[in-house]
Amino acid sequence: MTDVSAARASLSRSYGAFINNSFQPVKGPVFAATAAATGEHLADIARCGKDQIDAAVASAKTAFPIWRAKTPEERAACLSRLADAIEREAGRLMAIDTLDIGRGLWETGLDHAIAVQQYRYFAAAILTHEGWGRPIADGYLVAKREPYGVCGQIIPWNVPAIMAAFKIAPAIAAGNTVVLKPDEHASLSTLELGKLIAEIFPPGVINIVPGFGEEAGAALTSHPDVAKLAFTGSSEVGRLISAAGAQRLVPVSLELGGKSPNIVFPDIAVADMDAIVDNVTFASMYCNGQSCLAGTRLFLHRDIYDDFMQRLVASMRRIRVADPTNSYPLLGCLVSEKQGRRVQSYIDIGKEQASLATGGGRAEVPGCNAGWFFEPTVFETTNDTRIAQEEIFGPVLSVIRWSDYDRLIHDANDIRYGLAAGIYTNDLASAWDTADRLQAGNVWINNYFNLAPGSPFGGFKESGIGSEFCHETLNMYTHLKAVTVQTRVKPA
Ligand code: TXE
Repeated sequence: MTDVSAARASLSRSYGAFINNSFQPVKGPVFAATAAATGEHLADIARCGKDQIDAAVASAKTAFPIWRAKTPEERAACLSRLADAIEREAGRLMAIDTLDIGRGLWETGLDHAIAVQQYRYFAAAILTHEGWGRPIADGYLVAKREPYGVCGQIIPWNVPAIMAAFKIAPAIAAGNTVVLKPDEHASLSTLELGKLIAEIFPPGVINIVPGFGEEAGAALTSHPDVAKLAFTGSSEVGRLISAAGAQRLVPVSLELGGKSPNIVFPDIAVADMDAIVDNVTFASMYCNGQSCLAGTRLFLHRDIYDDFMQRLVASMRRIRVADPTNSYPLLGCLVSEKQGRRVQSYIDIGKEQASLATGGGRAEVPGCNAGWFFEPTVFETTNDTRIAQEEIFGPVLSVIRWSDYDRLIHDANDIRYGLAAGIYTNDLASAWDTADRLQAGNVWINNYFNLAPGSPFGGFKESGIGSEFCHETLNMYTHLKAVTVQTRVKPA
C-alpha cells in the first residue's frame, strides 16, 4: 500500500541542482512544485541558469575520463544497483510523481517498474555491446565503440521516471557522463533520484539541473563542452534542439510528438471485439492521453463501425475519473493549467468540426479543485480535421470510418508524425502488408503499448530521430573508431 502522506513528508523543502553528487545550496531564483490535483505547494526548486549549467557540465567533464575508464562490468554494476535502489524506493517515488503530475498511482507505479527494467536492460546490454575486428595484411583492424563525453539531456513531464531512465541508462552504460534537465512541471522524482545516485556513482557522472526550457535548457543545448544532445518533448522544441546541435555539429537524438493510427479491420471476430475495445480505450486514455505513443486516431471499418462504437462509448463511460492518489485504476488530472487549457481548446474545436460521441466536459473531483480533470472524450470525424491532425495530449480520441484499403493507408500516413500504429485483424497477411506500408517507428499487431525491453522506440517523420529502449541505442551514445595495427613498420 503506497503511503502518499509519508512520500509527501519525505520531500525536501527545497532542491538545488544536483552536481558532483551533492545538492547545491538554493541561493538564486526558485520555482514552485505544486500538486497537479490540489495545487498544494510541494517544494521550491532552483531555477537554474547558465552558471549552474556551467558547473554541472564542468563536473560531468571532469568525471568523464574516470567513468569511461571503468570496465563495462563496473558500469553495469552501478546501473544494477541504481535499479535495485529505485525498486526499493518505488512506493515513495511513484507517490511523488502522482502528487506532482496528477496521474493515478497505478500508472506512476508502472512508470517506475519500466524505469527499473531500463536500468537493468542497459546494465546487461553493455556487456554485449561489441565493436568488431578482422585480420588485415600483417596486422589487424579493430572497430571500437567509444563514448562521446558529456551528454546534455532534456526530458518532458508526462512520464518522468521512464524519461529519466531512457536517457540516463544507455548514456551511462556506454561510458558517457550526463547533465539531465527535468521538466519544470515534473522535477521532483528526478531530483529525488539524485539522493540514490549519490550513494552509487562516482561524483559528477550524473548531474541533474532543474529549470526552465529557455534558460537551463537553452544553456545546456548550446554549451560548448556538451558532446551529444538527447531530447524528448514537442516537435517545436525538437527543432530548436536540432538547430543548436547543428550549430556546434554535435549529434542529436530526438523523441517527439505523435498522433498514431489504431486500425480495426472488418474481419475481427465478434468474440474478440470487447478485448479490442479494451485495447483501443487503453491506447487512447492511458496516461490521460499524455503519451506520445497514444493511439489517438482510431480507424474503424464501416462493417463493424456501429457495433464497435456502441461498445467503445460504453467502455469510455466506465472509466473512473478520480483523485489520482486513490489506489485503483483511474484517470487522474492533466499535468498543468497550460495543458488543461490546450485540451479544452481542442475539445471546443472538436465540438465545432466533428460529432461528439461521448465526454466533452470537465469532471468534478471532490477535494481536487486545482486539477484539470476531463471526461474521456470521443469524436467521430474525418482525418483532415484539426482534432485528427494535431497532437492534443489529453483524453480525446478521434474516430474515422474507413472502407477502402488504399485510402485507409493514405489517411493513416497523411500526418506529420510517425511514431506508432496499431492493427487489429485475424488476417496475418493483411496485418503484415499494412505494417509494411505504415510510416511509423512502432507497429503493434493485435496489441498496443506492448513495449518489451529491447524493442526499438523511435519515430519516423516529425516524431524524431534515433531509437531508444534497445541495443541499438548504445550506438547512438557512442562513436565508432577504427584502429589499424600492423605488427611491424614497412615502407609506405
Ligand atoms: O513541451 P516542451 P510542453 C508535446 C505535447 C504537448 C506539447 C507541449 O503535444 O502538448 O508538446 O508540451 C524543455 N531549449 N509533448 O510545452 O516545451 C522543457 O523545459 C531547451 C510531447 O511541455 O517541448 C522541457 O524540459 N529545452 C512529448 C522539455 O523541453 C527546452 C512530451 C519539453 O517541453 C526549450 C511532452 C528550449 N528552448 C510534450 N523549451 C513526447 N514526445 O512525449 C522547452 N524546453
